[in-house]
Amino acid sequence: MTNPDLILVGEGFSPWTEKARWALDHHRLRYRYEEYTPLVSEPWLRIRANRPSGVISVPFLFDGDGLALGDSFAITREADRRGDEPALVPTDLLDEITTWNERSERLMRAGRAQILARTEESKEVQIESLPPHLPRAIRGVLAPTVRIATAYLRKKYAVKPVTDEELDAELGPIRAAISDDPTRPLLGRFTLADIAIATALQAVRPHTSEPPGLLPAQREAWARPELAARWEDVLAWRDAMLERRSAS
Ligand SMILES: N[C@@H](CCC(=O)N[C@@H](CS)C(=O)NCC(=O)O)C(=O)O
Repeated sequence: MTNPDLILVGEGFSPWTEKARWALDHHRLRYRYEEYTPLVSEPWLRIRANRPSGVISVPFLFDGDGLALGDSFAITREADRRGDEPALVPTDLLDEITTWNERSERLMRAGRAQILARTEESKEVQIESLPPHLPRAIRGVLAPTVRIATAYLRKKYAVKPVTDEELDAELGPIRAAISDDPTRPLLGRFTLADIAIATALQAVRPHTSEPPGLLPAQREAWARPELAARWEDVLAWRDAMLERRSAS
């Protein structure tokens, strides 16, 4: 059953948001998407989620009936409950999917460390981080304020830099899982493991067009060209997963 009252709040550049969108799209659930701006959007999110204190992050899924889920794994399980397509977290694969999801979290967190550092260095990325409905000239003037948000996010997520070599260790198991067939789902059938890893590979090199909310300077800021050169087969697998997504 589709529910037109579903609302997904997220960040267009974020792999966590992309993961939740993919899960909802897999089950062909209808939802309205709302863009979130760190700090600025937080008070309204807290009111809607009835979470006055504690850490709160996006993606967040709401329905008109009191459902408020603030985690991409939980959103996927809700999509499984509401949708009719094959489950993304089948119970027989729960442990394996959890392990792949944890690996995807480490990759995404490495990406966050890099994008925060690059945002602090680049005025163009700062401009892209501001709400797009503001005129570009205004965003240019406001660009330095983005550092308030990056400092806040650094503290909130205890961000620390991750080296290419540390990421090599995360990428090896992906190569091992797909080696004999570059279009093979990681666990033999398509699950959240594939969605989580395919979206997290944005931290190695973003796909040319996904996620659509990732703007040009941000796209460049995520990329790690030297690392990517060592993992072209893994990135080709990611591209095949995304093609499968757009074809379905
Ligand atoms: N475990 C969460 C993590 C989500 C997460 O880290 N979200 C970050 C990146 S999109 C966020 O909300 N950043 C903005 C903020 O904290 O204000 C999930 O899987 O949904």
